[in-house]
Amino acid sequence: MTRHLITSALPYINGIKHLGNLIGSQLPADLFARYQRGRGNEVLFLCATDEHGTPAELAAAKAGKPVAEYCAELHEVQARIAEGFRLSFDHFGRSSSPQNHTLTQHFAGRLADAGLIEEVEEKQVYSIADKRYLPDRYIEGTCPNCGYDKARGDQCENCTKQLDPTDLIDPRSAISGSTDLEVRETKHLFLRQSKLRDTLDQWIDSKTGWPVLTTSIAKKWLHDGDGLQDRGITRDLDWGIAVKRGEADWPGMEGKVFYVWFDAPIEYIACAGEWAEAHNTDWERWWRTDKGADDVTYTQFMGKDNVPFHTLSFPATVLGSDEPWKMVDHLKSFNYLNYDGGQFSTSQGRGIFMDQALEILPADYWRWWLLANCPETSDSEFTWEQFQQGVNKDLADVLGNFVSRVTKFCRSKFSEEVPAAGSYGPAEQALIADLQARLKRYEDLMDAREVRKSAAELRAIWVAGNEYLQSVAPWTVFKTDPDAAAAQIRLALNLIAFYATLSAPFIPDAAASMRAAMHLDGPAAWPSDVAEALSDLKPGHVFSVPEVLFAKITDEAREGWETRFSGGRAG
Ligand code: B3M
Ligand code: ZN
Repeated sequence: MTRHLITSALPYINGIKHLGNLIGSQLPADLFARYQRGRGNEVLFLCATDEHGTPAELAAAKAGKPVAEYCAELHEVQARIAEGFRLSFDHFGRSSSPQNHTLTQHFAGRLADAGLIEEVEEKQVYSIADKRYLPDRYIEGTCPNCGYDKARGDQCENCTKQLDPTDLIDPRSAISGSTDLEVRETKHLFLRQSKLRDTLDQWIDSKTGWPVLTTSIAKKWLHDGDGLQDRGITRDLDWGIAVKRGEADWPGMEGKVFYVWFDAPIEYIACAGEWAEAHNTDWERWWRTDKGADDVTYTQFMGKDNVPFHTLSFPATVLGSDEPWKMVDHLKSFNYLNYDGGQFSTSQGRGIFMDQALEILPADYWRWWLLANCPETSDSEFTWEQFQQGVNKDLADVLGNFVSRVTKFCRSKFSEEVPAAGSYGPAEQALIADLQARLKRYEDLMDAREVRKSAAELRAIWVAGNEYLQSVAPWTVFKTDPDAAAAQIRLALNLIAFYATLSAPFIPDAAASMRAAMHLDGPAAWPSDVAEALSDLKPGHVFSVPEVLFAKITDEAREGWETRFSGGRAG
């Protein structure tokens, strides 16, 4: 038995995520967690809401609520939706937890002790009307380069020139529009990441199995970007983790908080502490290599935009602490899922949001299509037509139809019990041999975290059963040799149980319905010998014909959704 620590990038708190966010981290992480549990391995699967920073404060202000209350509410909303998608977190925590406060302050103290923190006097734009310092991207003005009048303080999106807020002509607050701005001196802590460049370089080089997408981004920032510049890790905000040096106050840093990207990844660790407290158990055996975590395999899942923070900044924090923390072993990153020719966008309400998706169709439909088409080696695209086709073909025609045909045929010609007569012949042996090879391939792909290829192999495993049924044609054989038909149907009924186990990581609800129809309770045992697995349901074992597993998406429904989602999200 192996032990798998699995984390998904932490969804930011300021609203409900869209399907592009879901497939970029939480859903593939869940697939891997369910698969490892299915194999009988020990899993700790963690996720949390990422709750600090200016966007949270602004979202709360817009909602007219105190920020703590807003975050608590949105955390609950996200937790319920995650359940709706059957995301099987062992704990869904909060980066605002007491555990994360303590741990973040602890790391800052360790980094300071190691000489890796510098105090820097900075000039920052303060908005008198908003009563706050403005992060660069919350300052707008006219671009000195191209004259675009909505350039942001960090970059002009029209001509892409990188800017400093002080470059802007007629700067104003993007929050209130106020031009009553002044430049103030303020002191901040910088993490001296540049001192850790060689350490990080060696660490990344030691990771041979990472996807190219991950290492190329990491190396780019390490060598030719300015990614490894020392980085400000504090902010002048109210909401966040107070700047302390361990448990001690930090003179000169009163009223400041840590930068959200400093504390958010630390929540991966703190979240285990929240989980352990809730379950009265030990978390250090998952996170401290001096306390048993050296045999843990740790996999992180995230979108590509989060890779620099996870390959450079967070490892700099952890390595800089010089404590025996478990480091990530596999960093699985994803490209973007686009929506109908453009990008999913939270700010523009473009695309399909997780709550809306669940209003339309059960989770499995989305899980299957998103995973089977995930943006793994390049960006991929959601279109309603392809979604309809994928669901109708794979889920309804191939898998759903198999289950319904087999169970109904058996009920009408034999009974709602696994028939006893006949025995497996050459056609069955051939199928078993084929499935044995496919099972191995499926496992290898799942172990390698190859999401699309795993989905393709699973689909091929479903297809193999359909083709078998089509070629032996028990409905014809039954007329002349009912015993032979009985053996064929016995195999097919066993296939339903086999499919349920293999498919559960992708489509857990349908898998549960299939097992329920086969009157199987308790956790499924992962098959190893296919011949054995396909003789598991013995003659006389009772089953029921299940409800339709997957309803086809009609053209009418598809067109309706296409129209409904074309205009962006209201409100
Ligand atoms: N919250 C994802 C984002 O909002 C960010 C991930 C944090 S992982 C520690 O882009
Ligand atoms: Zn410009």
